[in-house]
Amino acid sequence: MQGPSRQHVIAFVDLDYFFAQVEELERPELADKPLVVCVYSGRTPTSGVVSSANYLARSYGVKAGIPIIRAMKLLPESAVFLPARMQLYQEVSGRVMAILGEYADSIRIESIDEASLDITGRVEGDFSRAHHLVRSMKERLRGSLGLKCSVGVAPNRVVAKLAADTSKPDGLKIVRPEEVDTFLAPLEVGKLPGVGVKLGKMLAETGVKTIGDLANLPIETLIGIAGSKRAIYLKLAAQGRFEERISGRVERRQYSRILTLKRDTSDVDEVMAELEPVIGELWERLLKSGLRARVLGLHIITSQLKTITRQKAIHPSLEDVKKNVRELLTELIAAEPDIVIRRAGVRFSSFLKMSGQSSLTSFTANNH
Ligand code: TTP
Ligand code: MG
Repeated sequence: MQGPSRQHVIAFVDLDYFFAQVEELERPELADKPLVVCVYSGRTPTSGVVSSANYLARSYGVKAGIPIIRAMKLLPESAVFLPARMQLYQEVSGRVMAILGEYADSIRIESIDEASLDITGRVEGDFSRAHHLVRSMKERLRGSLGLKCSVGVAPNRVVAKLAADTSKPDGLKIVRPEEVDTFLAPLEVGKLPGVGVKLGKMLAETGVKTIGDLANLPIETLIGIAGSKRAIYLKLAAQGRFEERISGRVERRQYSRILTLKRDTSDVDEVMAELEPVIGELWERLLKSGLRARVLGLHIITSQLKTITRQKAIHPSLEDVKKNVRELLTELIAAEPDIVIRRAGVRFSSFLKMSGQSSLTSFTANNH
């Protein structure tokens, strides 16, 4: 393999059966049953599609995208069907990404449960150190959030993603630069990102079954099938040489504002009425800088000048920020009924400079 001047180390993280895993965590008694998370269309009580299934349910042939009614036929009585709770998964995703960001020089959020991490600097280009780093990252996700994931580490994102896919579930696969060719060659061509069902069929007709076959296909033939732009990507990707920059920087700055209320109060609505415009302004500033905050801080000073702070991982939408501020305030007042608030403020921290998918909302909008 002809490598770039400096060897990159990229980790691709994909959470295992994400939505179903979150549901298992919420209700541990379900963990030994086939569990299916569904998006109900509402037309009839059983119409809609499967969104995620745990591994037990998968062993009966259930997978994302199949009709719920079909999953019901495949599974035994003991199976549990739950409606998708997007808000919850997004919140958990926010926490996951915040943790992953701590381990990376830069991070690209690929979807609600996947991220690419450039860890080159962190491990000084050393794949053995990468192994250690990723092991502790996996342990951290397991320890802090209870979540299992699969991680692939390789010299570029495409190979790292394939490594993660082949290591599922709860896996960790390292593909060192000198192993790239032998790792890729036997894999089914349809596994390569960018090869869909249609292209897969066309390739099969020319005798291309594996990624290795694709790597050896003359570029002219490939251009004839896929067009020149796609052909170049496919050829490089199949050879394990498609390089991308993972450019989302992890920012350390904070953005905060605190204000003195017009009058001391214990009323959530009253606080929110003054705080909301400030939050809106601050959020706008963040967006203009291309930043996305992963952690929200609420800062309260009481009439007795006691300071109370609360932190929460957030899904990065203004609506969600406001909702979380309100929730934090409500919880705080419920916990301390005598509280009288004099000053209130918010602080955003733990930023991602965004590249790739602009928001998690766009993922869910496209996928549901
Ligand atoms: P995936 O990572 O593709 O699936 P998964 O996490 O459930 O399982 P795996 O262990 O193979 O990674 O997708 C992440 C989440 O996105 C998934 O939990 C649910 C949602 N999703 C859908 O809602 N519909 C779909 O068709 C797919 C593929 C995913
Ligand atoms: Mg997943």
